[in-house]
Amino acid sequence: MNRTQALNGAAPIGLAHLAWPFFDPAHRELAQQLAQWTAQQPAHEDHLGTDEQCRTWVRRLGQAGWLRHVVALEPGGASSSTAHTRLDTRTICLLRETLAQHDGLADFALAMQGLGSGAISLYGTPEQRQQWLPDVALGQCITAFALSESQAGSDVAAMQCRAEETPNEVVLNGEKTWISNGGIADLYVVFARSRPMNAAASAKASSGISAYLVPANTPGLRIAERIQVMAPHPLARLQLEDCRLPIENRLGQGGQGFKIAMQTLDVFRTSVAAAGLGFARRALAEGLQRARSRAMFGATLAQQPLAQAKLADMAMQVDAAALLTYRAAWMRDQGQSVTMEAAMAKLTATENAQRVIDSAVQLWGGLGVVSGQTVERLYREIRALRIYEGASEVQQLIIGRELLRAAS
Ligand code: COS
Repeated sequence: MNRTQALNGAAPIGLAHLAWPFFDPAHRELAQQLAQWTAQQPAHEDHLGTDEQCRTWVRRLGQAGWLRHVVALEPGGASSSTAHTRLDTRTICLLRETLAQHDGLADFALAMQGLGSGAISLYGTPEQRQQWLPDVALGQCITAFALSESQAGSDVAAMQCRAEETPNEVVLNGEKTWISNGGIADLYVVFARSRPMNAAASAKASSGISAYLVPANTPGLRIAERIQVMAPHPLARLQLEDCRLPIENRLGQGGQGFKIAMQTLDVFRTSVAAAGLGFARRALAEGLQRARSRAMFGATLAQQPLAQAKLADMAMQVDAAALLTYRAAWMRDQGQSVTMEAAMAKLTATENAQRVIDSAVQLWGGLGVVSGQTVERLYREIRALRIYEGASEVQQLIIGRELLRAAS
């Protein structure tokens, strides 16, 4: 059975959660249109190769108008507080949750357009927004968020990539790694150290970082390595060697890069939770289908208390993840700070999804580990979500700090 057959044979995934009070009528309408559109899209066109599958999804999502929800198109103020009203987190979450149920690469393609351009949506000048965002929304410009380095993944402030600024230009030198869309992106948002670590003993390392718009064809920018991971998607290590850019390519003020990165992550971390939720919902649907159809010891699996208990645990973990995810999204859409709530949502939804998917594999037995089976694919797809955009341990650290800050 291939993936498309598996999809058609799976129990339908309900939209009952849309009745929850976190959503407005516009969200419900969008989610229903999206579910219909998604059901008509092919999934896992492996014959195209990973890069082409991704480009195809970006094009399709752009043409259908879904990408305009992950960029803040309206011109105007560059402050993040005004942008709060324009990037609707609940919409982004519903998009990711639905696409993740269908095809992990569809979710990836949408999410990376959002994460890659998020800093422009939040901090771009009217000119920068006008130059890049319309094409991102149409799927005609692929973007990437270039933050991590080999020694600065969880500890962002430790980054070494250098930015030397003059009044007119900036020169970038260094390496960035684990860059999603690396190799297919048209535009990289690169974070680099514009003030050396030891420039002022009293200054925090995080305050010396700036963000820059680096088009893929900038001389000196090259893809040093393509990285293969267990659920394939475009991923690369970048080398920047004397990359010269006009100073107008800086996003926000010099030294604002760390906060730009954190605020971008605050939006998209909640959406990683939503993607985890989508994978978990799909696994629960697969588990239910299997339990109802598999005969064992003279009855179906569904009639056996052990299988019922497993399904009950899976459903509780899905709903717990959904509640924390929608809460974080709703709070952000009200203009509230969600640093802690987004971390709670990401941590819970991705860890729970791993457990739910593992249970689904168990219900499928030997078939569950056969290459290409839906649950086998989900098992590989979920793992990276517990690491990227802040590993589970980083989320724990953020939650602990926020609790202590609130208590002091
Ligand atoms: N929004 C706005 N400002 C924020 C912020 C947020 N979410 N988080 C931190 N800041 C601010 C702080 O208020 C502080 O400001 P002041 O210097 O004015 O006081 C500044 O940024 C530095 O914050 P902090 O001292 O907490 O920085 P740390 O270096 O200790 O940060 C963590 C630690 C773990 C929070 C950070 O490095 C992090 O999020 N790491 C994970 C990164 C990640 O997700 N990597 C994956 C790559 S993307 S695939």
